[in-house]
Amino acid sequence: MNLTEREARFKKTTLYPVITPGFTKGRSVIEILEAILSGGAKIVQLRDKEDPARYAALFRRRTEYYKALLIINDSLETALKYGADGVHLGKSDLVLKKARAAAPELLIGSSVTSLKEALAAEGAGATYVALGPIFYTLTKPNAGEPLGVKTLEEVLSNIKVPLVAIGGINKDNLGEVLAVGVRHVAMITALTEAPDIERATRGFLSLIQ
Ligand code: TZP
Ligand code: MG
Repeated sequence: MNLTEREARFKKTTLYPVITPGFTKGRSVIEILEAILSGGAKIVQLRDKEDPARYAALFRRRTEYYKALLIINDSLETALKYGADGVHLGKSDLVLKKARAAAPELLIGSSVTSLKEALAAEGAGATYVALGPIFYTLTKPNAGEPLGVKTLEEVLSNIKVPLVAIGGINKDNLGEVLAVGVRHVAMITALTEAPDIERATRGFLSLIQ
């Protein structure tokens, strides 16, 4: 797949599940992936801070089977080696520019916390930005203060690339996120710690449509 096809597929995605070992309520990463994919998610990010590669081959096989995009957090090397559709990086201009040069056909996501950072990431070659934390979250301890939906709306209306909202989003506040016009919604614990992950995935997908 080339970048144009991947971008087209990315635009059609809504719920953006991020799987992080450690936020599983005792279940295996594999079980969580399977539930999320059979629930209908069309994109998944593997975010494994200890070892970006250990589940990468498995994630590639299962996402391919379900025709879902696979994004690898932090490791361009892993994304390229396992044939992922993209890589999710921080906000450094240099890192983004290097990734864009080394991987011209990959989706490149950038984590940002403000409009200024979002515009810089876009300029450095990011194909989407993830803005957050929108709400309070314990999942990423150093994520900073919640930005709120006003900032979300401001960033959304000032950038060209797709915007993914992230951080503390759950069934109680999803409506506020959708109300400002966001279509791409990332979640970790609202999915991976749900009692029935497949059902939660289906539920969120139908709420976002
Ligand atoms: N980036 C900003 S907030 C966050 C990341 C990875 C954590 C999101 O996790 P949750 O459980 O959906 O709040
Ligand atoms: Mg990172």
